[in-house]
Amino acid sequence: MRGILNCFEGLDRTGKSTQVQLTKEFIENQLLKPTVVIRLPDRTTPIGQQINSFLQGTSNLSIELSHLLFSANRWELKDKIEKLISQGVNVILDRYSYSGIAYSMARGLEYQWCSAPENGLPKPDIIFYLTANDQEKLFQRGEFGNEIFEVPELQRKVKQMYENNLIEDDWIVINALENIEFVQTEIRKKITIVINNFD
Ligand code: T5A
Repeated sequence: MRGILNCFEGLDRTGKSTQVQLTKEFIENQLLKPTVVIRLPDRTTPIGQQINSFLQGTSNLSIELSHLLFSANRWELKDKIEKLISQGVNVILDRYSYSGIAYSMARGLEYQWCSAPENGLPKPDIIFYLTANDQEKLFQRGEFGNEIFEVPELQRKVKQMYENNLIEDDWIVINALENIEFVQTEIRKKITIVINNFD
């Protein structure tokens, strides 16, 4: 039986990494299924290191080139993701293709151009989207502003791109301004149903 592919998407500082970690612990300790977390961008590969220095503002890349590097960074992981799933391991992605498309569209690229390099990557079984009606509250969270995309004007555009172009009916939309425990409870309910359906 294969594992599920679960991804977390959303605006900066919405608590994705916090929830990814709690969800991994829940699936492993309560549902007793092996689970691996993959964070994107994966800053450990040579491409990921280029992305990291770009995000930190220590190197410059054109919008097009940075978009293609983010996508290439996902392609580097395609075989690993497929292998884990085929071995029955659940994979949780902390950001995925939708981040690539939403952020690059917010920076001015067209949807078709942004989505083309993502075609052929494994499709998630369940997508959680963390968002907030009052984005100002996210801007006040710890460390907001440390990286080049963490500026309010861009973040507002990213929200529009996700919500006007990418969200589909089967995405699970979560209010990131609720407390950590409340958000996790909502995620647990949904993920339990999806994993049980695969058994
Ligand atoms: N990007 C990424 C692209 O442009 N293209 C791409 O293809 C990809 C993959 C880096 C940047 O790259 C862009 C998007 C990003 O701008 P990242 O490393 O994932 O991507 O950066 P962030 O999304 O900013 O990740 P963060 O780690 O900063 O934020 P998270 O994971 O959303 O939030 P988290 O869990 O670290 O929590 C942030 C803070 O909020 C608190 C936490 O304790 C922490 O202090 N918090 C809460 N506080 C109150 N209530 C809650 N419910 C909270 N949950 C967490």
